[in-house]
Amino acid sequence: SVPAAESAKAAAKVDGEFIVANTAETREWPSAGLDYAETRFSRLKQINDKTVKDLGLVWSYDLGSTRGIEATPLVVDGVMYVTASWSVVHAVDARTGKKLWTYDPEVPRATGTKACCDVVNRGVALYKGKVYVGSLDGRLIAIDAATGKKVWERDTLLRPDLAATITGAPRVVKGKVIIGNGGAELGLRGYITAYDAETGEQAWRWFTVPGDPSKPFENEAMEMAARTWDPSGKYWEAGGGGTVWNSMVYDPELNLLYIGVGNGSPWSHKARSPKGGDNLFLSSIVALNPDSGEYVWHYQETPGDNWDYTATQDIILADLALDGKETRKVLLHAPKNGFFFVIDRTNGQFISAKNFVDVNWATGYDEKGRPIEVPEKRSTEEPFEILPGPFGGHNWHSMSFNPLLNLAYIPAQTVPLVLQHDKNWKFGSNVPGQPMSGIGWNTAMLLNPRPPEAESFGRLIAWDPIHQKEVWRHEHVAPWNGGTLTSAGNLVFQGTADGRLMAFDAKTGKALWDTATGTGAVAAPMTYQLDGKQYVSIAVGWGGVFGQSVRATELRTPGTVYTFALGGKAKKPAFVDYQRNTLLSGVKYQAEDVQPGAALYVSHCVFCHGVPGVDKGGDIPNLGYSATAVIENLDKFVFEGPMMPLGMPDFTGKLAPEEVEKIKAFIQGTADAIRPKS
Ligand code: PQQ
Repeated sequence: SVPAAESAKAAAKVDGEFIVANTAETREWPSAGLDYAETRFSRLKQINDKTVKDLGLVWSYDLGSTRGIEATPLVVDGVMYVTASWSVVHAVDARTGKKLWTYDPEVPRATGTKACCDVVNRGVALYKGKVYVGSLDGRLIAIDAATGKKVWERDTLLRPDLAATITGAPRVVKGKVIIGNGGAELGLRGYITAYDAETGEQAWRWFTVPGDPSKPFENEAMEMAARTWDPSGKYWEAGGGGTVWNSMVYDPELNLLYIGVGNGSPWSHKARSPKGGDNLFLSSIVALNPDSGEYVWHYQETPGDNWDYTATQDIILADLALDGKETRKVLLHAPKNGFFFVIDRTNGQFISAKNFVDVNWATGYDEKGRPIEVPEKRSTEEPFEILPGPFGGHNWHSMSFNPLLNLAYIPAQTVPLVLQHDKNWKFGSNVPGQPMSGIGWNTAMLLNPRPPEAESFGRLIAWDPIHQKEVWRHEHVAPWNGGTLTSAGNLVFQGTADGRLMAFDAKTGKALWDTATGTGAVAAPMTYQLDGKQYVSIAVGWGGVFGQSVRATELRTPGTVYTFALGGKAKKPAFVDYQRNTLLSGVKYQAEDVQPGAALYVSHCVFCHGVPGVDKGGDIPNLGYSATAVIENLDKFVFEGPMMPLGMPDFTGKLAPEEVEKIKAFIQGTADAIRPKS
């Protein structure tokens, strides 16, 4: 096994040269996405399309969590570093699964209210003996890899009253740790900050959208960006958005850092910037100089975002021979908006874009790289159904790229929603029908004023970026499947919403192997080699924004790391069942309260608890299956309630007692409406 000193030695090895050298054989997995290009392509091939049938469990490790697990583990020299919900870091012996240490940043549970999308964390960075994690409450923390003790910590937030969180993994570039944050739904101005990895001293900060134009611009890029916003919308009050909550990728040859910028705050373009405008740098990929944080170029994927179309999905760097001509340095991107982009990463020039799922907001992109929009999907009068919906044609679940086959593997999906611009929106207003506005969301959109018609789906797509076409697909039973891993063994691995780890033939898409994971898997698998043996590992724990309220399995085993190798014979831990409660009955209510209760439910409850009775609960319970006494006493849960230590908001001052009565009516009324009559 690995003593603490080994953990220290392991992490001490990791620097830029190590990350580059590791790409030759990829025995270790030292950084987010495996290599600087974040390909998630492993050269290991002991586990391959012939041998994968003999894959079996070697060890499992209990992450001690019941909320979403989104981290891809890192492994160096036999030590695995992985994070669980509430930003807890675990260092584990990668041969045996024995715990070396854990570090709990003790995130105050009230932070749960500020997290739009579950109390998740996407992993750590390693550099010269330290482990870096961003905590949900906005701290960047450096941990001693040997002892698991904190070395330094920095508050990355501008103001404590803003609803900023960190869910993404930090990246280390040339001795600087770089981190952004989440929270654009709740009213933020996006930025990323670089800190000295050794001392924690701030090196630079770059905002993604302009601030109050009555104050000086921070730099020329902000001056340029401000020309694309209409100040009559006072966009700076709601921050404008543009949080960098997931993707940051570094090209050491070009010395460029590419960041994926998030959606607008509020979502509604009209509310944010009434006279229109592209609203730079929302929904853009921006290249920065990693030494200074200076702007180099940008490409905006969704000008004037109106649909929560973040460009924060993972970016992959690849060198491709396009049109059979000379190799070009490109970046590959499949953001929420449903198009697959190939961009010249030396200068940001648009090369091509093609939709990888059904899209109804644009028919394509012109030669200059502007979308050809469908005007009704920007309606400010009528409700409109949008495809992909704000959950994205692809969300943060990592894509991978196999350079032997020139194929990208996209965890694609659709969850349609109907949106309607709210003419009366004001920043910070709590409007019935406006999603989660009761806890500070600022979308300026009403949600599902009528139900969407399109079907939701989840699908693994093998995409050829050179010819911009699908090569194969595998239909999953539900949306919200995990990130992907591909390998020289002609394999693609993916965890699924219905609780399996699956392996596919990378070339043909044939399903070759699968194993049960005890609950839905959303994080990406990874692989490493030790003492001549190849392992495949995945951290499992159902959750994330969709998984909070919806599920596709009857199992809810707590967060677990599973590690497999050929011939593995270990036993899985006992799986845990969801409680199969019956549909709520017996709560007294007034029929006329159901309708107003529905609007209040949308503005306070829906993204965590789902539609009562219709959804069945994810990592947060569905109230339509509660015990009668719970809903009868809903006020006791809503006001300074017993669930606050689990992250539930306190609605004191946000909901009136008579409004709680209406919400009760909606919950019981909906359960009654869907109950079979005979
Ligand atoms: N996070 C998830 C998740 O972890 O499942 C899904 C999403 C986020 C989204 O779909 C988002 O739009 C999103 N947006 C922001 C933002 O605008 O700041 C942050 C996050 C986040 O930090 O997790 C998500």
